[in-house]
Amino acid sequence: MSPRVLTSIVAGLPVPGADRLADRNPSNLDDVVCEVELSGPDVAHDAVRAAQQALPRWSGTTPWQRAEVLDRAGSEVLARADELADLLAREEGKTLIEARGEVVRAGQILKYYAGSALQPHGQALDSVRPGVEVTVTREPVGVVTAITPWNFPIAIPAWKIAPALAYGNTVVLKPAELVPACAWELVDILNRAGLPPGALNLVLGRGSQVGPVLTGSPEVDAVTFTGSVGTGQAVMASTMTRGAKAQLELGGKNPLVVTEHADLQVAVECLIQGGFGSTGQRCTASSIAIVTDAVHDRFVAAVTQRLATWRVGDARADDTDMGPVVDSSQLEQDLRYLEIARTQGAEVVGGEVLDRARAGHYLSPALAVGTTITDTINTEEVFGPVVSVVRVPDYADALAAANASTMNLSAGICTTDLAESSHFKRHSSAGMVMVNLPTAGVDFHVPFGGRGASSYGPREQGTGAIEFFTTTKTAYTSPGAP
Ligand code: TXE
Repeated sequence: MSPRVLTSIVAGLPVPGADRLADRNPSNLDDVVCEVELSGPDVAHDAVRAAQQALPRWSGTTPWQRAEVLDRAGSEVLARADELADLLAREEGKTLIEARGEVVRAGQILKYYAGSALQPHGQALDSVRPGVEVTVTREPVGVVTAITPWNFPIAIPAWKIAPALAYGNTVVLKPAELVPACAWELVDILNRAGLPPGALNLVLGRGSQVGPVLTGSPEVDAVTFTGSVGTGQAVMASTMTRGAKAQLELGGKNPLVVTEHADLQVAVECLIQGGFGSTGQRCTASSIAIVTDAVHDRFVAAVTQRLATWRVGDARADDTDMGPVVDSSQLEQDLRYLEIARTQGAEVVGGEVLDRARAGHYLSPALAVGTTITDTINTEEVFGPVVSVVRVPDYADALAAANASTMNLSAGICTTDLAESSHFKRHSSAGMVMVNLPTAGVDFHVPFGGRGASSYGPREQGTGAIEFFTTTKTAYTSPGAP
């Protein structure tokens, strides 16, 4: 059977494209998930215009109407969780369990923002001037471009689109080239759930071609972006020069501190799940284990032993613990960082390219032992199943090493000492802190984001998203006559 062909969607209609791109399954490179007709800058322009034209109608809907659309879409995502999870695992390479978790998360996010649309968001208060009343109301920002990466093909689009629509904005979604099918399904579900044409548009195209239009067009009021530092800087330049709003999530270099007060089994699981879950391709991945001297050797031995039983294989096979790396260039990046680590003195356990029944991008989990916090592998985001270990004398040095990260998204500590965990929560320089939990794995109803080079602009998700997707208006009213 020939693969299905997906196109961009502008004002509710499919838009054929000139070039075709095959979307391949990283677990089986012979398996083409779909073919994509790629759009160019002209279609990106049309999508922006469609969003602009739909804005008066969508921003004029009642919160209840917006809530109903999001709730219906959330119900469909949840009802189709198994089917969408299979698509996600096939397209991106997460295991089925991980993929299902992500799909359910997308459904929950849609429902959360359905509820949020109905919450009171304004304020009415007395003025400092006698007799005058003040109201602070929230209004949509306008046309929002959402640019998303490949590592969470349905959850990241959902957590950008859902709040944008909930608060009355219209949207152009540009997903990563590697994962068009999940994005297409989400847009299709939302459109069928009752969005007016143009409220949500999908542009399937190369970032280098459509990106400048989607971030630089004067009609685009805000850009929410998740991806690499380099592209994020281009988005920043393109929005800042014309005063558009920008929200950037640019990844993380996330430490997991393990002290001699840790429950060793808990610490090992935190590192395994946080470092190698989703093939390590998460901005919140626990990519550096900072371990105090007293427990270092025991911890490394326990992690190594646990990894020896870690099964790498087809993302959709029942006995797979870890799926493949997403594509060949990411695999090359992982191997390059491991080589640099070796050159800088690390001993690397694992990190071998694996052959499986079908050709795919398989890499065994890698532990780089004997690194120092300033080594390249500890200062740059690898974005693969690669964890490095740093040995430190004690907790104070562990905290200092953890705070040396310039991409402070998430930081964790494994300890049973209350004083240590309280101190770490208070003094960590990360945007999110985990105690006896992996650095990855967050809730959808609270703010998400990092500090330093990790994030720019207001937080995403939960109660934080309203700051980016609305703008406040302060109105003063005097009764006029006494
Ligand atoms: O990212 P890009 P890629 C990191 C990770 C990974 C590397 C490259 O290290 O190996 O980035 O991944 C769109 N204007 N992260 O190539 O290029 C692009 O089409 C506007 C970490 O996927 O940043 C895609 O939709 N948009 C990160 C999106 O930007 C442009 C998650 C992200 O792609 C554009 C992903 C342009 N000029 C990658 N050029 C994390 N930590 O969460 C490209 N795009």
